Amino acid sequence: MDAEEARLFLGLDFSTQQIKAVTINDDLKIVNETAVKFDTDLPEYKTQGGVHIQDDHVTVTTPSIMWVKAFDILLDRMKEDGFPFNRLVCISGAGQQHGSVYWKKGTKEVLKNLTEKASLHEQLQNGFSIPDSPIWMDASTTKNCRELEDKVGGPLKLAEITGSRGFERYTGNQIMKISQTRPSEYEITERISLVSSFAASLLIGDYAPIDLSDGSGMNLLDITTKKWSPKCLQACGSDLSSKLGDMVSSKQIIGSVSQFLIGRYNFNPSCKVVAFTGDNPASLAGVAPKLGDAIISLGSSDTVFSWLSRQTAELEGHIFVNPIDSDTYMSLVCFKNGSLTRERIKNECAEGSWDKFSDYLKNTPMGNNGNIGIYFDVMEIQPLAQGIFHFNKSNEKVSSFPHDVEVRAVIESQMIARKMYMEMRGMHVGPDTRILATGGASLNKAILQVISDVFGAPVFVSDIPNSAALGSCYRAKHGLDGCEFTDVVRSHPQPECVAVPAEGARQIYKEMTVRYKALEKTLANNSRVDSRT
Ligand code: XUL
Repeated sequence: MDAEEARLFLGLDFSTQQIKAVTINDDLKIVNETAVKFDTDLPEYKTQGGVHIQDDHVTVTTPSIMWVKAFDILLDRMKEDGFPFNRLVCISGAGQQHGSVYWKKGTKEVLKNLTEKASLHEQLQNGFSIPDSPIWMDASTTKNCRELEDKVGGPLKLAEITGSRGFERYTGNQIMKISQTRPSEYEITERISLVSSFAASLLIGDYAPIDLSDGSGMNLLDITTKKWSPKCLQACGSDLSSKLGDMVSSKQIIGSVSQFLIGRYNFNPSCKVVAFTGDNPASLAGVAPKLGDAIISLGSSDTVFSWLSRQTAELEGHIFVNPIDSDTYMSLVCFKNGSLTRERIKNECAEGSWDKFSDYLKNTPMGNNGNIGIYFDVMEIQPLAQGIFHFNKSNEKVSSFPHDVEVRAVIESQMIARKMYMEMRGMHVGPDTRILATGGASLNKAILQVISDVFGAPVFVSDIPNSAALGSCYRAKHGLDGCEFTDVVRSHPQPECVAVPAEGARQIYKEMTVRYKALEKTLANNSRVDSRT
């Protein structure tokens, strides 16, 4: 087949701050990358970091229609660049996890009858019963979490059924809040999608099913039977099973591209769509992991995850059905204060320069002379606590640190927390564990060195920071070709080892972790997480 005809696979990532599109060919070579950034490309929605934080500081939403308009812009941009839509044979995608989209009664018909003469956002303008989608940063549903846990027999029981105790951002709790506080809008809701299945709906011109892996982030799916849990559904809203629709395995082909895409952008009528999933499950596919690898994804949120052969119920962290093989699982712990916090410290302490930030990291000692900082700019997930705290080597609170100490403190404390909670979730890190780093900050060698020192293990990166979009390309190929995933990723670039632990690191961070854990506990004193431990 000559290059003009070769098959192409598209992977989309509807993340918090942007939509990213990556296209690969059969050799897994990236042939196109296009992005639309919400804050700058759609300033009319006045989002910051892609979101609106409401006055109560815990309610966080994004206008659903903004995502639709961003998708219009993305496709228009690719068309203007002469992108060969007709060579795409399969598409899959990812969405920020847990966020929910509420389609108004009658919108299914609108989706099925889209006209190529108008844009998607013009036609879907009135398509949402709740115009602002609650997203993963939302922490306003503590009361709903407790109610759900109580109704199913306690937090551990909920974790046993759904893979997680009640978490504020989890979709079931968000749905319960809406069904209780906005009953008339809930009533006129025809379908509730996750961000991932909402995005897939725009491609197939119909409501797309939720996949098992992203569906595991809702506190609604029984991850053992792989069916909605009747008890959880009942607790969260009336008639919920029909509003959610059926679920599918993450590698299932859910349809072909819509007539709208064929007519307006010249997509190939035989181009298939594989179920979209969450950004973290898609990233798992994008790093082409081996069993036992620990993956650390450094983005708007930081997440640590790994591929598990079986599940266990814990109060910290989460278990999802594995997006590559739905007979296995993936574990994950998510931290809300990730790159935005690192960026704030870079701006305040390193004159806005990553080079200067890196120099500070290189020129300060491991262990930071005993200084520990804790940086929860927004309400953290574990512990449920907020604020900025500085402690000297005697564990006394101090008001601030010199700039270079502050830079090291933010990276050290973030990475100590990542490792500590990863171990609490049952993920093992030994000196031979491969730590695969991905996401924006994985480009910074000085940060990677701290990760290696804190984890006491070698850190690897491949030069692809968009693992969720790339993983979606791999998942598209996997779903279409029906082969083993290991065959799909055979020519995935081998990750390069970029950092190994420095001598003495293990002991320094072992001691520092004990102190960090005790200090963190004092902050969370009034939170329920702490009261249980
Ligand atoms: C994972 C989580 C975040 C979002 C970010 O549980 O809440 O990582 O998926 O997009």
